[in-house]
Amino acid sequence: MARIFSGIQPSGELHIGNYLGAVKNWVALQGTAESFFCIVDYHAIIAAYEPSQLRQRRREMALGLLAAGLDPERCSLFVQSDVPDHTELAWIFNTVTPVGELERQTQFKDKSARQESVNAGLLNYPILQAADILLYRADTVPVGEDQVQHLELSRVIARRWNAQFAADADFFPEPRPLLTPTRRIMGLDGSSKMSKSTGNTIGLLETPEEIWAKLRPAMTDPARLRKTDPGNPDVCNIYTLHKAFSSPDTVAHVAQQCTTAGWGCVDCKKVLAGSMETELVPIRTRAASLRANPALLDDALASGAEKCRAIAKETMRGVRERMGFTA
Ligand code: AQP
Repeated sequence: MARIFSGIQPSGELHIGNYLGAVKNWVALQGTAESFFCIVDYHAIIAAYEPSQLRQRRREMALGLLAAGLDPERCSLFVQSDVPDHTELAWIFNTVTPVGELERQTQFKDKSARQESVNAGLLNYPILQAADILLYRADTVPVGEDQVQHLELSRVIARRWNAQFAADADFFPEPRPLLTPTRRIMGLDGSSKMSKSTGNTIGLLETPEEIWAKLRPAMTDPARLRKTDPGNPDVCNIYTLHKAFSSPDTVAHVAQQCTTAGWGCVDCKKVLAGSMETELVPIRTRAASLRANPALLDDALASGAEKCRAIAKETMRGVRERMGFTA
């Protein structure tokens, strides 16, 4: 049976980029194959952090994912550090991965260029990611576009390890990314990827007032200076969000109003805020009921981790055996 795996860092609030690029797909796919969704807290400690904040963010992330529609009856939702085998397999994969391949990763190049001192965790991040996926021998990984290059490295690692240690050459499958139509959502500045660490996000659980306070000043078509200028929807981040949240009729109307200067950008954003509400209200409602019943969260994470530990143990038994660690 096919296996699906994907992860998310508890490095800040779950935002609409995560939702549209990955989590919406997780919800749609759960139950179509054995599905594993992981809150990757070992990844999140690569940047400086407060331990008490990590605890709280991990919980908030689990709550957001369940509110978004993950169903513990149809998938395993768990916290990475509850399954220690992730780091053991990552160590093993370190030994089959040339440093040059890690240094070529775009995300490493971007992030390391912004830091004075780069820790080894940042360089090795894609190795831990390969271990996350391959520990469950998953073949399908629903992610946003920013993760495609890392996934390619996971495929190389699987291939290399299989060639070196597995007579049954497909012990680890080569995992493939699965993208949504909204594979890359830009931040409110319109110029960089929406990302927790950049703080240019709209949180999935924010109130309508908080969302409007962010949408109102958000970047649109940079060449549209006055309300009377016609705009170009194809370069406007708000139009991209319309395509994600509004009905096809509304999207067509938005494009027509924009290109004829019928609407100003604020008019267009008000319609977007309305479309977002339609999708976000049920998510907020589920989040409120989970807050009122925290045992549901604890139970989901505990049963997810238990199932994953059993699978991970089995994979590691096969790995150790093939690598000469057993008698
Ligand atoms: N802007 C985005 N558009 C589409 N998909 C996105 N994803 C993240 N941002 C976007 C996808 O969400 C999943 C979880 O990724 P993550 O935890 O790395 O998300 P992040 O918000 O990007 O996190 P950070 O902590 O801020 O990391 P950096 O700074 O590395 O971006 C993934 O499937 C991702 O593709």
